[in-house]
Amino acid sequence: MKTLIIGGGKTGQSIERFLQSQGRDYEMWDTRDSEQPQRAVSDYAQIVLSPGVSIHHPWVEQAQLAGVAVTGDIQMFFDHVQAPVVAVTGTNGKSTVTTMVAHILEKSGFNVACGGNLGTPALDLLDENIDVYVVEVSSFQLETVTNVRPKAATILNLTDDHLDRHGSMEQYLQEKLKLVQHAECVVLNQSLKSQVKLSKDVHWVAENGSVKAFNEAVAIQLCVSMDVKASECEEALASYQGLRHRNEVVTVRDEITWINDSKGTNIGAMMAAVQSSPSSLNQTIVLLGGVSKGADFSVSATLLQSVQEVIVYGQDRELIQQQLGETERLNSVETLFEACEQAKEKAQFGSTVLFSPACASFDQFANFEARGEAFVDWVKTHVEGKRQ
Ligand code: UMA
Repeated sequence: MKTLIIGGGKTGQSIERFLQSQGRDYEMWDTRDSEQPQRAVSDYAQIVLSPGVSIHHPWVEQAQLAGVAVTGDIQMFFDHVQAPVVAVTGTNGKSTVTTMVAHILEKSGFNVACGGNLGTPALDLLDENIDVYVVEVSSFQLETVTNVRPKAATILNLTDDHLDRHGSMEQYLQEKLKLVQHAECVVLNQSLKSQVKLSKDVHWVAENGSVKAFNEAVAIQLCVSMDVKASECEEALASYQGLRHRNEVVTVRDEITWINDSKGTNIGAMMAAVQSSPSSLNQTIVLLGGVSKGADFSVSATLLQSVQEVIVYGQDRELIQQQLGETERLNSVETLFEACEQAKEKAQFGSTVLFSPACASFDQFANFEARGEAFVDWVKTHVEGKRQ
């Protein structure tokens, strides 16, 4: 019997390559591109979902009722992986901690493969020469996970995101917990202590200082589980280069700092970026907007009332504005570029212009990278004057 892959994007194609390598018979169905399969659901041996496809898709629910196994690339990856896996999930900081861990382990002499939600799909990482895998795992990917056993795993934090997909914070947490339940070493944010009850030892890490210090502490704990000394981890972190589109300083001109945090796609990420602004809050101008994914911005209203200016743009700008409450400091424009122009007018000596959208990008851009590049290009042209 055939396997049906649903979704023909990056993950779907990696599943296809994997099934081909195993000599397995499959079909691929992109629900947005083609008609539904001619066969009855019960004619398939297994359905493999891409992360963008919800487990509550009517066709998938029908398959489950018919007793057809439903899985995803992360479960398949864990079913076939031969070396230890360090796995990272959470609402924010996943990519940073994943790449920090990979960097430390590489510096310690391991042959490391790093990917997952971060970029290279997990199944494409499989290689018999790898000593350790470091994977970022999203809550979408966890929906189809049933039993995974990482060597070490973390949930970095949990704030409002993707609730349009998961329905409630409780369900969102349940998805995330699947990653740590059977991990040999579990590292969790201390703020989750009241919500998470696990019948095993947990390394609780408190988030007292900067986000960077917290991320480093978690990365070190995860690497210690791979028998790397904490002192060696600290040494390796000294040469860790941050990620693109994540609190990336684009330029400092006339004492005004322009920061690209396009990877900040939810409110928690934006609030963390605002709190780490190099300027005081009343000299920080925040640009945000796009597709708000059902999030409630009122949780950030108090913080945003203390900044110099908030400029909201994009599809959900009116909704966001309502949730933040009307204030003089809140402006609304249609596009990111208009927001940049306003920020340039309002910025003064010592200001920081922080682009941390707290939203998905697809109303105006293909993805967060394209959105970040557009911001960087605008700053290079209109602030640095390099491309005029
Ligand atoms: N599709 C359907 N039916 C649907 C939805 C989508 O057929 O109901 C099709 C689309 O037409 C498209 C394909 O599925 O052809 C896209 O698949 P996908 O949305 O699962 O995305 P991939 O290209 O496979 O990329 C996924 C992750 N995307 C999502 O989870 C939405 C990428 O994370 C990840 O890098 C990649 O796998 C490799 O592992 C991106 C992301 O935004 C960066 N992740 C979210 C986040 O970080 O917040 C979870």
